[in-house]
Amino acid sequence: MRTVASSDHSLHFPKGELSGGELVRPFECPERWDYIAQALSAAGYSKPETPSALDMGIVGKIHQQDYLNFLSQAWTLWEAEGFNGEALPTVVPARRMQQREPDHIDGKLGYFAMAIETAITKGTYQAALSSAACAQSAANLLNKGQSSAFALCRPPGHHAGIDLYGGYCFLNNAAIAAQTLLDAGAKRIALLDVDFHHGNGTQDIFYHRDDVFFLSLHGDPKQAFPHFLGYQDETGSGAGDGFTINYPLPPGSAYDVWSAALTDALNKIRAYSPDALVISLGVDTFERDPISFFKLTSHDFTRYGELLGAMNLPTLFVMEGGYAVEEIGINTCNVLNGFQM
Ligand code: Q9C
Ligand code: ZN
Repeated sequence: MRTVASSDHSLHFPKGELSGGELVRPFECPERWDYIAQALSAAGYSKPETPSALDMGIVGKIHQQDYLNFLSQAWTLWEAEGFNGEALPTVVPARRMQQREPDHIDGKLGYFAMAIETAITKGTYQAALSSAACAQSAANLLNKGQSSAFALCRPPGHHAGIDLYGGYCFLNNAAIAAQTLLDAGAKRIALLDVDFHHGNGTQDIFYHRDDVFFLSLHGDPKQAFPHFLGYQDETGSGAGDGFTINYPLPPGSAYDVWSAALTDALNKIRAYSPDALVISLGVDTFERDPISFFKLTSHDFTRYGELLGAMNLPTLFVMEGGYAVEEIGINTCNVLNGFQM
């Protein structure tokens, strides 16, 4: 399996994440990328390829232009105010307030945020663009006939909505990859999100569409981030009615419970008969993940990789979360290895 990665990921390295009322060192840190790259190399995967320039026309089918303008300008506007820290929102357009983009950066940050733990810094936008480029270039490997590919995306993407950032995400890499497959002629894409957290951004983007069938297995939003999306009764709308499926699962869920949901999801994907499968691959379902509550073992990642491989579909893996940093490489590789068994 060919892999795509960009060293630009290291341009995004905020010092702080708002967690438990403190600014802590972010869980989503540059070493995550290093551990995955190292494990891929140790497992005999060929050297990751550098992505081609991102096609912004395709990005414009996923994200709104006002949001892209905001991301591109946020750090400059923040610096111009003379602020000393990293850019974090402090005020959001809550119920019954105006949904209108303000001029001041403090207002813009809150207007486009879906969560406020995630800092924007000088290199954030470039890192996000290159991360999306990895997903797009990996999608283009499928377009050129490869049966599978892995995009080592960092920062991750699945919490980024049409015009929303947060949860460590800025551009929705998996959605951009799915659109890249569609624009090359695919008619139906299944997008399966196995990150511990609900893929609220991906659901938001495709909620009204029937050309991307979105399924997500995740911690029950009553107990887990992002808390405000990912319930079972969200099933799509309009043309997209029936093309969103959520599997919220309880705290402590181990492989028996988790894989039963996966098997149901895979059966529904088979019935949809997609041209390709995109996997939002978060390995924060791991038993020792510091911010999550599922109980998958390292071996379980191999087991479900095999189930994904048995689908016999062109498959694109897009890296999302996973915060047990020392084990993130092994767990990610185990999925890819299982897939190829
Ligand atoms: N105390 C991804 O996995 N904060 N994002 C959770 C838990 C945000 C996760 C707080 C978690 C975002 C891509
Ligand atoms: Zn996650």
